[in-house]
Amino acid sequence: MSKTCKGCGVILQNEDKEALGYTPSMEKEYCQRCFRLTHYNDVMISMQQGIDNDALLEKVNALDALVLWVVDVVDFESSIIKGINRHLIGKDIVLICTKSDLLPRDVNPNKIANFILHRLKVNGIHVKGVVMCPNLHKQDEESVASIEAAMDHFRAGRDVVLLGNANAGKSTLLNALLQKQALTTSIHPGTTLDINPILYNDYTLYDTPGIVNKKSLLTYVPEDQLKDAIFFKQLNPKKYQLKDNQSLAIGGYVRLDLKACEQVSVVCYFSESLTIHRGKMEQADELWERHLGEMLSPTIDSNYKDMKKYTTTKNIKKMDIVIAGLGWFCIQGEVKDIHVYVNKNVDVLFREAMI
Ligand SMILES: Nc1nc2c(ncn2[C@@H]2O[C@H](COP(=O)(O)OP(=O)(O)OP(=O)(O)O)[C@@H](O)[C@H]2O)c(=O)[nH]1
Ligand SMILES: [Mg+2]
Repeated sequence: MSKTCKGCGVILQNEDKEALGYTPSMEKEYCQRCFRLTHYNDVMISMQQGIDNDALLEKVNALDALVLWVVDVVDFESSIIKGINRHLIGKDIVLICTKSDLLPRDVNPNKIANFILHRLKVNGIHVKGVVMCPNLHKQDEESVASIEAAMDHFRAGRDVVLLGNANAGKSTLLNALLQKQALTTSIHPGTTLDINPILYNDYTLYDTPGIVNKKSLLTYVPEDQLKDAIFFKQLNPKKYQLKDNQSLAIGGYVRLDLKACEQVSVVCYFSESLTIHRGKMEQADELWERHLGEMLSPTIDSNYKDMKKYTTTKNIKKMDIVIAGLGWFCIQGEVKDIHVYVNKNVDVLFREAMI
């Protein structure tokens, strides 16, 4: 049987230095990529590693296991696995909500839990339970105890498999349970490469590679831009009061136009590293045409005319506009038309406000 890396699950090999799974010696337990990620953090990772979602779901389905579905609350909408109950026929699923420590300090955790239940209902998803777990990267004791209690309650003699989007915190969760840095984690999505079994008490925990969401902006962000696009610090939302036809730019990733608005408040929940430009709507076309990739950066588009335009009217009192993978705007007040421009592969979603 092939030997696999204990950090990321990839099959170890010592023939091709450039290929995944390379180790200088087959005696070693970790591949060189995991070793470098853990000790020097100098390996670039992106989502272009060819993880096949359907094959992964099939492998998970074949296990006799309780599914812990790990969902990053600050990237909630892209973490939704559409039709998860259909993919995992008859499986018991418990949703583990990670990274709530990244939400602003004054946010009520009960409100977030209710929001999650509501979003699951809207998406027609059934889970056995929802467990809120902040600070798993700091091995938060309360979170670990809640996960163990959920596993004891729902496992019924079966194994446990983790499932979720890339970067949701699956390997971090397992390290917290194991109380050691056994599995490789990193701030970039795409760290775990294959199903990785770990013996735990008298059963097996399975770490898995992240599901790739083809509608998330992060899937298209080049490796060197990822650290600026991803949330890893507590959110520090920026608030704007907009009076007339105005336009906001989030770096060169998103353009938001608010037409015929009166005293509208727009709160921007994006990575602090992204610069927000505010300007007049009538000048926005010219600005985006001339300055995309320069003043308006970072970007994944070379021509703003290739970007997709979403249009909506505000019909919810407090509405979020979510840019899959990147963050969201929360809009309150009177506004007639809203236009959002993003890369054509990326989803934009309108929902009742989370916060
Ligand atoms: N603030 C915060 N960060 C977390 C939490 N859980 C995980 N992280 C961070 O999220 C990043 C991704 O964690 P991983 O455990 O590598 O995520 P993963 O789901 O295994 O990712 P893939 O292997 O790429 O599928 C790391 O930088 C973790 O430190 C949490 O509860 N709070
Ligand atoms: Mg992982």
